Amino acid sequence: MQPARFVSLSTFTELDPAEMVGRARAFRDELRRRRTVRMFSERPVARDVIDACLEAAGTAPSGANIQPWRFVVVTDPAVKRQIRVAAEKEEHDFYHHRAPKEWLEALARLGTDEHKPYLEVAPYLIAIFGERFGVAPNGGKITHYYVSESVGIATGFLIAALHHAGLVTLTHTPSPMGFLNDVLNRPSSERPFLLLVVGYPADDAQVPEIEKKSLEEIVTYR
Ligand code: IYR
Repeated sequence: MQPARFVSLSTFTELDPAEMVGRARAFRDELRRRRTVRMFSERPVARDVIDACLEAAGTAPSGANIQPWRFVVVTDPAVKRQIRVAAEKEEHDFYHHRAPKEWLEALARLGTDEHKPYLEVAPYLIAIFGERFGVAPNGGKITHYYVSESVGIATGFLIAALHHAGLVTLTHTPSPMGFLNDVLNRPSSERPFLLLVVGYPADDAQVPEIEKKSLEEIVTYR
């Protein structure tokens, strides 16, 4: 067992209260500008931007600091095509056979369907996997804690970082996602979490007219 070692918290910066509220509101306003986009441009994006956003995602807290995430960045058109074909097959089944009526009703306002052209158009697909367990050098399993919570938080950081960098994203959840292990050659210890589509919006991109809940609807103080 490794003993705990500590260093002083040198990265914390205290702000005065007025600056604090200003920054909190400015950050909120920036996140309010984020929209999930389904109409992408083919315009390329520098890999340095993507790398810095992935490093931002990698700062997320995780159970026992295990950092049980793996980001597979896809740019190869042939691989994107394979992903599109497999995702559209699952989604066709979902929209036409598997989805319960209420689910389809909830999705109707978003205008989604089984066609996923953006999986080939956007410059980057980032497949996010959670490492269900680790593998020790001797082949033994290492237990991982709170994998989906940790990967969910890292994904949130990533979406915020990409938005902050001036890009748009789509959190795509093809269901089931097991084909991502096959196409991307990932071991069965890794479970696909979601597929993030990343790039510039198409020039004429449109988004559904939807609203976020108010503070009163999402918060209870007591
Ligand atoms: N996985 C399907 C359906 C879908 C589900 C949710 I929850 C959405 O917010 C949007 C779509 C798809 O990606 O089309």
